[in-house]
Amino acid sequence: MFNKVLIANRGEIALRVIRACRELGLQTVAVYSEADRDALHVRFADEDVCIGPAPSKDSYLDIKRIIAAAEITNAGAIHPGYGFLAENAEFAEICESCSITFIGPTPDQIRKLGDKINAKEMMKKAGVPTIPGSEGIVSSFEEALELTREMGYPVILKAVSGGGGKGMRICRDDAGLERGFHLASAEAGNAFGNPDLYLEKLIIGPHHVEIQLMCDTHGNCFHFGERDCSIQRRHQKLIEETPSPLMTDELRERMGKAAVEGARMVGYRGAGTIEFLVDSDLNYYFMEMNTRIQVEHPVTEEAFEVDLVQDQLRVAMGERLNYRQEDLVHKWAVIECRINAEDVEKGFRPTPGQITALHKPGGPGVRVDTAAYTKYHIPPNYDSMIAKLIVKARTRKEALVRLDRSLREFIVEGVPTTIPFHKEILKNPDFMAGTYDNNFLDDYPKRKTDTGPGEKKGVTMKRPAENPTADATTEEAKTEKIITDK
Ligand code: MV4
Repeated sequence: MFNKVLIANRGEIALRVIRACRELGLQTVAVYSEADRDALHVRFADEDVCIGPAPSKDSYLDIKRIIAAAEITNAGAIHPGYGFLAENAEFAEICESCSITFIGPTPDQIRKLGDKINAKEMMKKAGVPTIPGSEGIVSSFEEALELTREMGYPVILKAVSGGGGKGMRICRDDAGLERGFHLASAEAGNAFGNPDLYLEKLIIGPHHVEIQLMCDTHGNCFHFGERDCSIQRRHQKLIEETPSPLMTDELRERMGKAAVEGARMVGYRGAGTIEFLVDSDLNYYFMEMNTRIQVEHPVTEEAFEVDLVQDQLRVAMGERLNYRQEDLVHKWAVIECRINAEDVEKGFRPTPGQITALHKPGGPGVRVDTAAYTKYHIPPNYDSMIAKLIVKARTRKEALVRLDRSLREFIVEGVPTTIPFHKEILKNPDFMAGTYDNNFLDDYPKRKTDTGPGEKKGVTMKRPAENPTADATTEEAKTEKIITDK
């Protein structure tokens, strides 16, 4: 049992965890890098320890320094947040061996679910639908070719250790497959130190729909509906919403049950998310499982009126989750916009610097998760996300209106942000109608408009859709890939 939690993270998620701890009467320890001396997580925690210089590898990713900070402050548990060490099985293992509770699943679960082929196999065994493709690694182009002969084009090659779309290639013919195999393998080797690939049938124009799960150590496992995260740019989520515009109650029920079944199979503990692809015929396929609390967890918290971070802490303390699945009702339509310090006009280039003025939106149905404040210096060393704007209303339509008025109230001066970009997305008829798919935005701002070449800004989408990967070597080639097979 523990009564003091070290938060091995920074920014808004560190604040989020500190808030949950405070409300549960738990003491908190912030760790910070030299770049984060003036950060709010340092100010709001009960104790704080500087763990090193600005680069993540010398601070937030340095296991030895974090364990040392936990030992000198006598913290009994570590919450990893998301990113950094959140899905590092070795870190979770070291915590355990030091008698520190890792707030998350077991090292074994992190390891097994982090291996994409293994995760897919386990889910398949649990009866969760998976995408047709190779059984495990494809070790040569010839093997990929043979499999594709049975399956038919288009196919997609994915890195076993993949993430962020690296080492992914769409292939439409034999020549493309040969090229794709070697390129993806080299890219994966470079990026992850593991060149292994697997092969799948390409799902055309899918939505990314993920199911939130929370499981305790007493055999209880609950699902909290879905989040639709299809609005992405180069594998970075920009907007997440619930309910998914393409979802039916019946499908939600089936996917929720499948996700719970999958998590139960592996004896899962804590917060987790199962990502699915859902195609236009409402077929769903397991993609991967995230073994952490995710950036977009507030979407679910607002929709269901729950506190997932408190639940994580409770589960880690060995408590029973006193929910009944039938009591978990979806009460609100919720939309989240990620506000990044980025210059959209310059290819979304990060824009660190000082925030000279900040006004956060408020009023009914508005939540802002941020660690930014007026005069705050955004360090150049970390992620460019500076805030999450989360709005809720009774219907999607009302949530969109609320989002629009909240974005108008949101003032950030000193650095460019993605706020104007979100305002543009709100003008897109397909987004407003909820009929978008995963091609949305992938080549923004290259093809800005459907309304004519004179138009400067309008956000458009490419349809019909299929290019899920920013995979080719040039922008032109990327646009080429969009051409449909539908
Ligand atoms: C896919 C796919 C289509 N077919 N796999 C892989 C990484 C993950 N983050 C997204 N991935 C995809 N895998 C097959 N077999 C399309 C995507 C995809 C995507 C899917 C839904 C919504 C947005 C997307 C953006 C990029 C890629």
